[in-house]
Amino acid sequence: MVRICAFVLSFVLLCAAGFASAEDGYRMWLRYDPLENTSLRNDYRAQLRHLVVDSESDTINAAVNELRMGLEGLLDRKLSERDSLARRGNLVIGTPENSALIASLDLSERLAQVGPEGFILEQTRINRRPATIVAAQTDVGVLYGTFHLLRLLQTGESIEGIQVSSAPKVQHRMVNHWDNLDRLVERGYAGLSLWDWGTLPNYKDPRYTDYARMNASIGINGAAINNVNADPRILSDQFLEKVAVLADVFRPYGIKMYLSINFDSPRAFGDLDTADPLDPGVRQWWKDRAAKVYEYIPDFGGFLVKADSEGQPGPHGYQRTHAEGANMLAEALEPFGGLVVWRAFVYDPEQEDRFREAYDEFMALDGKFNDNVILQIKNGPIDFQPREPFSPLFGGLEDTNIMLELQVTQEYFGFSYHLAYQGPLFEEVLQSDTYAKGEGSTVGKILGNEVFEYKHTGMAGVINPGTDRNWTGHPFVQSSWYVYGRMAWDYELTSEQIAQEWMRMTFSHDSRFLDPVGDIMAESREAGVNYRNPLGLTHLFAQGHHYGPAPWYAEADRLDWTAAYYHRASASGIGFDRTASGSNAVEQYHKPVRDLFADLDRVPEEFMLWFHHVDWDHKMASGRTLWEELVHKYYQGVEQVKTMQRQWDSVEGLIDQERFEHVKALLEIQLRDAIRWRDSSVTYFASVSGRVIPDEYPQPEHDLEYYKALERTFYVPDPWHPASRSRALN
Ligand code: GCW
Repeated sequence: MVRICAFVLSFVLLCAAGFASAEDGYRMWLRYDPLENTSLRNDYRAQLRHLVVDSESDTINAAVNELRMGLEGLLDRKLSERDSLARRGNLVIGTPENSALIASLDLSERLAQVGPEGFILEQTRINRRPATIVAAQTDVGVLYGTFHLLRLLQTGESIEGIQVSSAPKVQHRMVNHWDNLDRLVERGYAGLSLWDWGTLPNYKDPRYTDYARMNASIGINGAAINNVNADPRILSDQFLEKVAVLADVFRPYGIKMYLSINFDSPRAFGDLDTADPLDPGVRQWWKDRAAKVYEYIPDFGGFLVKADSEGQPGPHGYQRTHAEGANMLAEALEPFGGLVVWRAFVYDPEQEDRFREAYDEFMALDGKFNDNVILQIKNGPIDFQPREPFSPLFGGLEDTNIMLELQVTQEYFGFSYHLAYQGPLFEEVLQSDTYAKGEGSTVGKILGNEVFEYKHTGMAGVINPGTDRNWTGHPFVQSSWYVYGRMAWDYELTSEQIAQEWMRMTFSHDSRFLDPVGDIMAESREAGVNYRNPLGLTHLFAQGHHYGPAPWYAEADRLDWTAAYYHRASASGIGFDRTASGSNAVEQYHKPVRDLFADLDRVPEEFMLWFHHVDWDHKMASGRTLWEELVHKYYQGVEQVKTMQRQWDSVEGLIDQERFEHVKALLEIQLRDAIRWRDSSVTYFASVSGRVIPDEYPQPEHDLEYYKALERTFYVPDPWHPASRSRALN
């Protein structure tokens, strides 16, 4: 009996151990499993034998914890921790201010060059003893350097003789969450909101710390944790008390707390009957509330504001401008050093071309915003579509602080069901040349403050982590979060380079994995464009959920929420004329971008239908007609997904079976949907153009009515998914 019990017990223990080590994606890119390359591991072991820390703070402690986890995991050995140098194998971290060892190196000039958040990571000697040092002006800089060192180990780079100086090129590197207070996440697709308002402020879920670690590891320094479609209650004492606890968790990781606010708050709180930004009572109300926020969170970052957009209240309700609205809030935050991040995502159904609106509205206000206001501008003029030309506000606004807003969550990219690494999209935007001050005035350089002289610039990424065990739903959405942070730190890094880092940290160093999966990542964005909206088509999505196709959608209260508004397909041609003969939105770009986009013979084909209404028989570079090219692209998109599947299948056995199976199953869903997108689109456009799908392609299995019906019956992939229940306007 005793023996049987012992057997059962050991079986149970074994199972438990098995479960504990099952790869569920929770650790994201900070997995610290023992390095397989033993010679590399031995090199690292010799160089990083002793962690020498002669100072202490919450942030330094966070760095020490990370090194303990990271080095012990990767090097599979207990770390020796001490406060003075050993003969060799020292790793010394600190700032000159709080570490005597670092101070003895006299790095002040070089540290001044990397600024408050930068760091130096190098091998040197202290008191003639060899040491790898992570030095910075501030503790947070030390933390960033620590993560950099761990990344080198995780990716298998040599640190022998290393000399790295690194500083973020962009000042404010924020993540934005669209989390509602009821914990549904607008466009989230990864479970419920991470913020468990019911147990806060009492319980600090360890996930909050892991979340902060992930962000700090890629250099994120601000988080706006609630939806821009903001619930006024976030500013109530009851919520502020909870938010303050999250801010305490984030603080050691260098992440400032921001909140999305509702412009109508003074009324919503029942205190006033107006929210007019020029009303003295309203101004005082915001000053008092801001002071209250700072009582709870002394280093609060500021307010993020969506105003006069998609039904959100704003200054227009009182015949005031965006600048008047933003400046009122800016004045309230200014005494505390807070910022107003004011979104430029505005459009109005009365306008002829949605493309033009943000530019027309905000250029008129350039120079009218206070110094502590930043305009947050989506990468393209419409709305996070699979491909958009860059927003002409980049390069346009010279006297207004700006911030680029990117979307990591895949609202228009197949939710958390499709694999779509966003690196290539982000890179395309950052490398776009605005020609604002001649050649080389790229969006990246503008954000890096190399073109104009802004007081503040930044980047924001709308991320989607939720209660899903792997945070993001699709394991590869993690890669887009990762690449966002890395590019916010350094917009000159390439998406390919970052994909390599991420794969090595998240999956494997094996080239049999890295090569095919690197290809998948490189292709996945273009594949998504091809099977949804090639050649510059845009917004063919079913309304509301933005998942499936509905290019036929033509009637709605707001025409700018229909697909037909965007594609303008007719028997003669397709595309939106934004040249001088149309809305003339091209005029918003500087020359020569304007001329390039305006010229049908020169416009890059991937942007063609963004700017031109083109005859179906127009000859494309390939020699095909526009119609044939369009069909070709749709079929190519599906073929790309099939290739992605084959490439993924080839890595079976090279990584854990859990994540392998998960991605494999998701790719099946992606193929099903890609085919549906293709067939819906080509069938619809064939009906409008009166053209037929060339024989060389397999014909769609069904007629148009069938695909239209799918929009209603197969409304969202999973009607119980929180995303389908969250508020969705258009
Ligand atoms: O694309 C739209 C989304 C909305 C979102 C809005 C915005 C948060 O469909 O869900 O609202 O953009 O960015 O404000």
